[in-house]
Amino acid sequence: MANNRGRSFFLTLLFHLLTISASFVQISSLGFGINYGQIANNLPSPSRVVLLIKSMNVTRIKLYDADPNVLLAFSNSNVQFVVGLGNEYLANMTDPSKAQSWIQQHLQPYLSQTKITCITVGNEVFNTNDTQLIMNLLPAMQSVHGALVNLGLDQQVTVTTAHSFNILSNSYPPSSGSFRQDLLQYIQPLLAFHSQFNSPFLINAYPFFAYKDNPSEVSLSYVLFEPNPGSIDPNTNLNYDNMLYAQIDAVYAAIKMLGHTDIEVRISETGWPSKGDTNEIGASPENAATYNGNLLKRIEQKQGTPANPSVPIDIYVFALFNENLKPGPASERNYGLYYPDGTPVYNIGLQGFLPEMVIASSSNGSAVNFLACIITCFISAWELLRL
Ligand SMILES: *[C@@H]1O[C@H](CO)[C@@H](O)[C@H](O)[C@H]1NC(C)=O
Ligand SMILES: *[C@@H]1O[C@H](CO)[C@@H](O)[C@H](O)[C@H]1NC(C)=O
Ligand SMILES: *[C@@H]1O[C@H](CO)[C@@H](O)[C@H](O)[C@H]1NC(C)=O
Ligand SMILES: CC(=O)N[C@H]1CO[C@H](CO)[C@@H](O)[C@@H]1O
Repeated sequence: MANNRGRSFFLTLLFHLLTISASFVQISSLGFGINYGQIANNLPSPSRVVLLIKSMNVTRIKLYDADPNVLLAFSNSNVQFVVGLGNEYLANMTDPSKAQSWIQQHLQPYLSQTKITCITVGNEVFNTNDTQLIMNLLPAMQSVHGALVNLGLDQQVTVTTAHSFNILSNSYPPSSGSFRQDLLQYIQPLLAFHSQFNSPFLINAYPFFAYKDNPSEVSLSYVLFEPNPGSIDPNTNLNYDNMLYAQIDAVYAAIKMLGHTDIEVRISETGWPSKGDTNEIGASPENAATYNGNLLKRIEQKQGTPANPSVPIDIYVFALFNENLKPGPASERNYGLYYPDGTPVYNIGLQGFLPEMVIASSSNGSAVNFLACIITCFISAWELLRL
């Protein structure tokens, strides 16, 4: 008898725990997007990722490809997608007929069910030092856009590319931001494209890199959006209390220097690693939680930058999952908000406890097995305590 009462007490407790956690995930109405990178061999299936994304209440995802499994899994969801054409496609995409057949094969079949709003043609192309690739960038963007026009899709899908922040040669003070001299010949006509077709200029910005490279000079609270005196731009008298906003305004300034005030700058990637190699100062779960947590609060407040206060920052956080097969330093594999099993790497108020994902990640995706296992654990613990 006593034993049965114990069991039912714990079943009730377990039920409440699951209910409480499920209600936590409802708190947020979040305007941020997230990068869903898949350089890993241990990620949950896209249909399980749908549950995670829905419980996070995230409605914008950026992919690095146009993975049909993901686009299908998100059919009839309210999630909007940015899809990517990798650098390896750029040479082919300069050919208008190949661009058109890529769109017909990889985009058009999904468009009636899945919202795809943007294609990034190439990623950080100017960082590759590959002259042929760099020369192909704009022609590839033009023929992808031309194909969208032919197919009547250019009003719903925009064309852009994502840049590394180090296409800037100067970023401080923000009002003096300027592009690298050797890139001007490519960037000037690219800006004309953005201006003509009203497509955003995307930048991948990581204040983490600046801190890691110079931890004794760069203030941690400034890069982490923590309270700090900030830094005044002597040309504008604007006060910057965080590095990301200074970086965004530096890009605006660089674009303005080339004659454009009509192009919106958006952040296609930003984030902070929860782990790194010993020389990657600052990579820690605490700093990552502070960076991303503070960033999400500012996004929720719809803040703009000091130079563009009325334009809310538009950001894709990097990244949804830790990606175990990314090359490079340890930090590269530790930018995720979530482990591949769906548990949060740290808590930033998104309330990562996602029963569906935990269940989904059990060996055979068997909810029953997993619940049985939890219940057994609770009962065992109870019985141990009773001894
Ligand atoms: C999700 O976000 C939307 C607005 O972005 C909000 O209206 C809705 O209440 C949120 N839902 C939950 C479950 O948090
Ligand atoms: C580029 O086009 C050629 C010829 O159609 C094809 O064989 C090749 O696979 C394409 N490259 C990519 C990366 O799709
Ligand atoms: C590109 O060139 C710059 C300067 O010459 C160098 O610092 C950088 O490492 C190079 N990048 C790659 C990807 O080779
Ligand atoms: C029903 C089901 O998915 N069963 C799978 C459980 O896992 C084993 C080994 O991974 C598979 O062989 C079964 O097909």
